[in-house]
Order: sequence, then structure tokens, then C-alpha cells
Amino acid sequence: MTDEIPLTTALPHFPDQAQLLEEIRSVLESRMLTNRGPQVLQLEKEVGHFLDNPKLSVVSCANATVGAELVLRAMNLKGKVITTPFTFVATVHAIVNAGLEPVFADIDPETYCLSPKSVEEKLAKDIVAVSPVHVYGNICDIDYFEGLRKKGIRVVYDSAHALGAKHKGKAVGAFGDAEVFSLHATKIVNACEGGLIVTHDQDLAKKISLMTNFGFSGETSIELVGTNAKMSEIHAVFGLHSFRRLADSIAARRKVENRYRALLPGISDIKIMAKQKHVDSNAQYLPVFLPNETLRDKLYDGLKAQQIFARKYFFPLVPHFAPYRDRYRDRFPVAEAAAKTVLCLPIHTLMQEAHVDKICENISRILKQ
Ligand code: T4K
Repeated sequence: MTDEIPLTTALPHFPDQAQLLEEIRSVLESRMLTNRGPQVLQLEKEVGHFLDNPKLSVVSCANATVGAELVLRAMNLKGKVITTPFTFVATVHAIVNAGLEPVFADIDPETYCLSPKSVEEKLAKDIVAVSPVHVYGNICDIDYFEGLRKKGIRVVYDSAHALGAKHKGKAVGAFGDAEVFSLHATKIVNACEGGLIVTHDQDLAKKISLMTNFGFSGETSIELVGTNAKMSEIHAVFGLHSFRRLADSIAARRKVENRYRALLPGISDIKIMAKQKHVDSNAQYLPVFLPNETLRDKLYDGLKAQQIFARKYFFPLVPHFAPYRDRYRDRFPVAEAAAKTVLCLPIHTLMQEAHVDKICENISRILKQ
């Protein structure tokens, strides 16, 4: 076993470095470094082919946070957006930065995605959109949210974790009014920093694309108030390399996941997240749940002492962070329990079964102490 591999929740990996460096060199020589150059267009095209639906448009952007904000701004919404408290803070910041007010609903205890029942309880006249998150690469209740969309509520999925995952054979990207993927260094497809917006609404896609470039529609014309949210050519080269290996990355991650699934049930006091029906997961994260917060923290610290770096995604809940704390006093029993007991164990493409064995031996030892 190669012990020197970092046992971290995520690890960027570019196996073909010589080829990658060569492509970066050729971008440098072209002197075309940004402003929607050929690499960015190629990335959008290849992701479009992968999604295998000619009706979908793909727009690249600087990161998923600004991507989600632009989607909501481009929709010209005013009012409130229902989302989940159990997410990375970016989901909620994007809503606020788009001038909208987040409303939190609780999550489903099996999938950790927004619970339709809880969303129903929060529906009101001023709810103009929902932003469900495909947490850990699990897929939200697509049918329920499609029903809301038909009632006129805009549905913008935060799909930061879900590139490559499939629901009933259909690749994530095709759902709702728009989906926003993250290409951050910790994600399954990695452009160092980056995001992709996918929508079947071509007008919306055009608008968002203009908005990523200050709203320029020509050298001397500005159509709308935009920002600078462009992906650079160098980022797109990283993204393309990583994207072309997506199937291999998923296969490597599934092998790691399967080993965890074989070993963890033999250890008491730890529960691995159940596999979702009708979903081909991308194995982006490997969440486990402990009986209580004390044991979760004990395991986190114990693993860290052995240079095994798990993460508490997502603790604290977003409404408990300083900018939101005073405004949101609702209780979210399922999300609160998940936040206190979750630990995302290391999973990445360089890990082998022996690494999982080592991690599980440590888990077993720490929990028995
Ligand atoms: N929506 C959701 C549901 C999200 O999870 C995220 C991002 C977003 C939206 C927004 O997407 P972007 O705007 O970022 O495109 C990380 C990431 O910064 C963040 O992108 C991600 N979610 C979140 C879940 O995790 P940290 O602060 O927890 O990551 P960090 O730096 O501690 O890294 C985690 C592990 O990865 C470390 O053990 C080391 C390893 N790592 C990390 C980086 C950055 C590397 O090996 N190399 C690296 O370059 O936030």
C-alpha cells in the first residue's frame, strides 16, 4: 500500500500531467487566456454531448456560487426561495446575493435532500423558486419538484456534488429550470475553480452567458447588468482533462465505496448512507453517521490524529451561521440530527482497498476506546 497518499475527503488527481502541461503551454502560446476562448467553448460542447440532450445548453462560469446567483438574477425574481439548511453555505449565499430571501425546509432522513413534505409546509404566495441540493450526489425528488415547476415555481438545482450521477438512467443536468455544477478542486470534475450551468431554456442560457461577461453582446453594446464570472482558458483545460476521465473517476470511487460498504457494517456504532433506488451515484462523498455528536467528534479527532482527514459536511447548518442566525429560528429536526452525527470519510481516485481497510481498522479501534 502507498501510505504517502493523503487520506483526505477529496483529492484532485490529474494522471496525465505531461499532456496537461503541454495543453497549458499551448494555451499560453496562443495568448488567448480568457473571454470565452476555444477551451471554454470545447468544455461546454463536451459536457453538452455527455448530457446527450440537444435541448440542453451548457454555460461555463467562474464557480458554482456565482453561477447559481446569476441563474436566479437572470430569472428576474422577487420574493423568497425555499432551500435546505443542510448544504454548503454557497447555496444560500447565492440566493441572498441575487436579492432573494431564503426560506429553509427540512430534509429527508434517507437522502439528506430537501423533504417534499417539509417544502409543502413552507409554500406560500411569495415563494418564487426552490433551490434543492443533490447532496453527496444523491438525487432530489425530481417528480415532486417537477410538479412545483408546473405550478409556476422556478426550480434551480444546486448540483455541485452531482456531475456524472444518473436518475432513472438520465444524467443529472436535465432537471428543473436549471442545474448548477461545481468544478472546484474538491469535485469529481475539477477545473481548480469553475462552474457549469445547464438549462433547457435557451433564452435563459444566452442571458446568463452574457451576464458572465459584464452583459456585453458586442464590442460596444451592453444588454444587461452583468458581472465578471468567466472561466479562464487555463481553468477550462483542467476541466476538460478531468471531465474526459469522469467515467474512470466514478469507477475508481465506486471501488472505494464498495470496500467501505463491505467493511463498515461489521463495526458497531457507525452507519453508512444507504444507496438510493433508481440512482447511479457518482460516489462524490462517503458520508457515515454516528449515534451522537460526542462519538462523531471523537471519531473525527481520532482519525485526524492518524492523518486521516474526514470532514463534517454539513455542520453547522447554514441557518446557524452568523449572517443567518438572528433571522432564522425554525427547527429542522432531521437536518439538525444529520449535522451533529455526520462525517464524510476520505474517498478519491488514488485510494485503493487497502486504504479503506486501514481507515476502517482505525474507526473500529477509536470507537471501541
Ligand atoms: N453547493 C454545494 C452543495 C457545495 O458543496 C459547494 C461547494 C458549492 C455549492 C459551491 O461551489 P463552488 O463555488 O466552490 O464551485 C470545499 C470547497 O471549497 C467547496 O467548493 C465545496 N462545496 C465544499 C463542500 O468543500 P472546504 O473549505 O471544506 O474544503 P477544503 O479546502 O478544506 O478541502 C477539503 C479537502 O480537500 C482537504 O482535506 C484537502 C483537499 N484539497 C482541497 C483543495 C482546495 C486538496 O487536496 N486540494 C485542494 O486544492 O470547502
